Order: sequence, then C-alpha cells, then structure tokens
Amino acid sequence: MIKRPPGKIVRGMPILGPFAENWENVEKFQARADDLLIITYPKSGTTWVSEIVDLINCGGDTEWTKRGAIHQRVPFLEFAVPDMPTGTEILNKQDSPRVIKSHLPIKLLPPGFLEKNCKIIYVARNSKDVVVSYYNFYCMAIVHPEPGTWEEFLQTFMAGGVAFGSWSAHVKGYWEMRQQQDILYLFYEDMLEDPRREIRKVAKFLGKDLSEEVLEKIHQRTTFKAMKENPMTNYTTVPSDVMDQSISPFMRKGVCGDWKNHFSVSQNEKFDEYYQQEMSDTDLSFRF
Ligand code: PPS
Repeated sequence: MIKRPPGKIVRGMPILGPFAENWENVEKFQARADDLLIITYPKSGTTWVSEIVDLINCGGDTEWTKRGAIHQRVPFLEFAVPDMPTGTEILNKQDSPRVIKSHLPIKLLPPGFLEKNCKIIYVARNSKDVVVSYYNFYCMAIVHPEPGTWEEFLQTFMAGGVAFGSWSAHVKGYWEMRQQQDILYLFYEDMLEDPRREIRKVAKFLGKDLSEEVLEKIHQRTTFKAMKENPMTNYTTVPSDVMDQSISPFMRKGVCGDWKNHFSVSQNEKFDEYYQQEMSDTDLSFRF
C-alpha cells in the first residue's frame, strides 16, 4: 500500500483517500432489517463495544471469539485499501444477522439502515481524549494522511478537517435521532465508570438475558488490560507496515483525561472556545 495517501472529500466529508475509491459501493450498500450497527466517531470505543457485543451474542463463549480478529468478526463498512477485500465485499457475502462497524455520520449512512430501523449502538467519547487518541492513531496507521505536528492536528480537528469530519456534527447527529430510531447511545466515560452496568444495557438492547456469571466473564474479558493482551482485539494481527504499534499501540491508554498530558494551557483555552461554539445548541454533554 502507498504510504500516507492524500485524503479526499466525499459529499463534503474528509475521508481517507483509499476509502473514497469504494464510495459508490458504500452508498448503494443494502441494509438488512436484522443488521446491528456499531457506530462511533473514530477512537471513541468502537473496538471495546464490538468485543462486548460479540461476547453477548455468543453467551460469553471466549473460544468462539477466537474465530477471528475483531475487525473480521465485526467488519468495517467503509473500509477499503488496495489488495484487501473491502468492507462492503465482506459484508455482502456475510450471513445474517450481521454486526457492522461504521464511522459514518448519520447524514452519510446508507439510507436502508434508517428505513429498515436497524438497531444502532452509538458510542460517544469526550472530544479532548478523542483528538489525542486520533493523533496517535494517525501517527501509527499509514493509511492516514500526514498528521503534521500535534498543534497542526488539533487545528485541523477543530476545523472538521480530519477523516470523518466534524466531531460535534457526528455526536449531535445521532443524539438528535436517538428517539426516532432504535439507537442505544453510550458514553465511553460511563463504560469506564461502571462497565458491568453498561454491558447490561447493551444486552438489554439486544434482547438478551445475561446471568451474573456470564456478565462477569464478559466484563473480565473486556477490561483494557485483557483486550490489550488479546491478539484478537489489539490489532497486532495487522502487519506492522500498516499499523506500526511501536509508534503508538492501538490499545494505548484506555483512560479518561489523558488529554491533560497533551494540551498546553493555550490549546485548552482555544479548544474550550471551539467546544462552546459547537455544543451551545444541544443538551448533549460530556465528562472530561
Ligand atoms: S477505532 O480505530 O476508531 O476503531 O478505535 P476505537 O476502538 O473506537 O477507539 C480506540 C480507543 O479505545 C480504547 N479502548 C479501550 N479503553 C478502555 N477499555 C477498553 N477495553 C478499551 N478498548 C479500547 C483504546 O485504548 C483507544 O483509546 P486511547 O485513548 O488511544 O487509549
């Protein structure tokens, strides 16, 4: 794969260059009524919730989750890089019911998902931790354009110029639709605070009963430490020339508030201003 292909704009949204090449197939993707979508702005807890969902679906059978890495068990709809099957190709061939990962903002989601009222689990994370995690991810995963310096990346993020565009439009878009559609809206910070409570919420949304024993098993299996050590969830099965985990591990810190180690005082002031502007028209709020 070409290193750091330039990004593109699709329907007004910045996107990774190779992903743009497959856009027609994303737009005409046929949803099925029993599809379950796991949607997030990047770096908000997608992998964590995907593992929880897969474990709930198989009643906590940890052997069954070894059938593939998390990106194979929960394919990424808009994924497309040269010489690899695209997300749409994989999903079109997959039997129902499918569990699908996507970072698409609600306006760009293939319309069939909303028309068929597919279940959606949306995970949101506070924007300061998101941008720090995203910067580290841009540095280690060469499918992204050059991230520039941390200061430059932060500016680009606030301007909505990183892949998948504006964070605030993303989190607000699904928040506003959560009553009309079958959306479970979760927060990364809540999952850190009380993982068992949030796992129960997910199970209830999926219509599954969890015994205390299975709940505990799923919890133990999805701690940050367990997922960091598990090759099926830590992305170490992806070649190091695609994701260089010596630059930054995929399972990096898994905490709330790491932004304090990265933002300067003046960056924080500017970011608070940006946040005020973007979030003054919503009752959606975050813990930092
Ligand atoms: S991606 O590339 O958009 O799909 O990434 P995503 O999975 O959404 O987000 C990656 C961040 O989630 C953290 N993570 C976890 N935190 C706590 N507990 C568990 N189990 C867990 N699993 C993943 C991961 O470490 C990334 O956050 P940072 O802040 O970079 O550590």
